[in-house]
Amino acid sequence: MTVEPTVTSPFQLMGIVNVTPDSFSDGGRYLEARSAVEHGLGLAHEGAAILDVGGESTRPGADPVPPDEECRRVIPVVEGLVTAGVSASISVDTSKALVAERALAAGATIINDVTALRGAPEIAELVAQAGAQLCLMHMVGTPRTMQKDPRYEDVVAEVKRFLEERMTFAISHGVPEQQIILDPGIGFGKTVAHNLELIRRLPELVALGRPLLIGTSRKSFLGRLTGRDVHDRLPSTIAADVMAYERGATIFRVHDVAPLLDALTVAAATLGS
Ligand code: HH2
Repeated sequence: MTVEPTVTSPFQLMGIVNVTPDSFSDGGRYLEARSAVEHGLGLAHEGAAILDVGGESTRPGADPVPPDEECRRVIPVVEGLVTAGVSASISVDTSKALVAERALAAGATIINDVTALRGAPEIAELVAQAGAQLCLMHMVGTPRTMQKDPRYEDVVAEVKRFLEERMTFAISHGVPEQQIILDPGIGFGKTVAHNLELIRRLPELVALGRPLLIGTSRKSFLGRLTGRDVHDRLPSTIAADVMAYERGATIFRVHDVAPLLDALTVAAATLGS
């Protein structure tokens, strides 16, 4: 038997752990902390390098969740994963300072802020103090309003300018540049054509010099393209993520870790990375 040399992976999978009643594809499935922890451990076992725990849906039109309720959903899951000795890093998907502060204290090492510090600029200092990583994502408006006729002159140029500006803001508030991850925000205030153009022209965002995270998993633009219901979008998610990988994304936020690991492993081997 030939044993392949161990190489560090050129990509990372971020498994989604939604502790919400209303997420667009898995809302209500893991509302109990225990089932969310088990789900997270399962995703880590499948190969997720990061687990992204979220207590507030960002689907178009979603209602905001008060900070205390978001903490009540998220913090026991972070604690449960830490207690279980999970192998993956823990990210928390939040735009609220209270949630970020408690999550970092409980052992999270990444804050995934879909408002890119516009919701709570204090998150920058919290992340800096904790020596954590920060994901800054592009979104137009808020989840309530973002899909109301989004328009851009040049979507890629505008997303790039926004991410550059938010990165400068984060750095000026103490976050070291090497701790920053950038995300074009697929589906956040974008039409199908905008999402496709962002994936096609991803190399322009690679030029910002930071790892790019991409979240296409089961999203509605895939449904619009294929006519498939949310639970039948794994093949289209794979296609979108493989295309994004080929164009420079390295972190993939996904519901289905094992199939994406296989697909991206083959993509990486083919590209010779
Ligand atoms: N997408 C969702 C939530 N958080 N964070 C980043 N950085 N990038 C994304 O593309 C992204 C994200 C939406 O997906 P999901 O968590 O499945 O649904 P919901 O927001 O309804 O919980």
